Amino acid sequence: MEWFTEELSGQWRQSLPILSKLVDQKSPFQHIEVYETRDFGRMLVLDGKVQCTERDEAPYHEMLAHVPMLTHPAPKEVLVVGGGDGGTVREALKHPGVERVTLVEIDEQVIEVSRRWLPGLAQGLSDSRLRILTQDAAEAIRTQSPQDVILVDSSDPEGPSEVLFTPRFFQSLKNALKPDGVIALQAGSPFFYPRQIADARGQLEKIFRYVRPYLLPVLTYPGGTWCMIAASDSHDPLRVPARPNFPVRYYCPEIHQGSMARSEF
Ligand code: SPD
Repeated sequence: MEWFTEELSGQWRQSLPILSKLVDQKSPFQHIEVYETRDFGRMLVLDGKVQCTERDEAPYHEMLAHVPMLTHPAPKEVLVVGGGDGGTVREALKHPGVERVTLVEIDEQVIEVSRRWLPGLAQGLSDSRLRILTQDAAEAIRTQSPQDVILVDSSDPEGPSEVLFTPRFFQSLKNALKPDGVIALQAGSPFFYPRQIADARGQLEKIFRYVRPYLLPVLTYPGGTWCMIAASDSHDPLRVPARPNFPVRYYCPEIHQGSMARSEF
């Protein structure tokens, strides 16, 4: 049996059995791989880091989309930064009032690979309400009409995603939002990136009234627990929303609220 191993800067290694490698290509931005795993379905890997597996992607994409989108009373215009695999777009499009989703993904090869090899994730990429911009997010965000919700589905803060964790980018998120808009971003592992999460939170607290970190399980990410942050000037993400009127596999209002519970640990 062959194993895929991800190593996190000398601190942690995780391995899972793979049946075959389906994609192995270099784009101008990163190394893109897709594996058929034994236990997790297909798995997308960018620059050696697991991005998602078919089996455990639901908590990640549902929590990134539905926590902010159900915090907002009626999201119509949604911007997704990164996330070319389509999982976050798929979830955003489940909201019946959404009129337009704009996906800004710098690497069109990630979109192409996902369409071909990860159809369950990429299903939303053909929706007529979706507009895809293959360009740098930091540039694209400056020219968008004001958004109700912005979802930042980045990879780790290295290479093409480094810029997405800077105070300047956080300010540009705020500038691209309507005054009552809501954002959410993936912030990293609370065990391995506590400084990065604290920095992002501190920066966001300078520019938004409500800033709420929340936790979720992603078994195939280092440590298995992941952190996201939702923020808004008008709507407190801690408020328990209505139950979604569309199908979900992980999200529910109780988890929405519980994911924001704080412990000294
Ligand atoms: N350590 C990997 C973090 C990746 C976060 N983004 C995943 C993109 C899935 N749509």
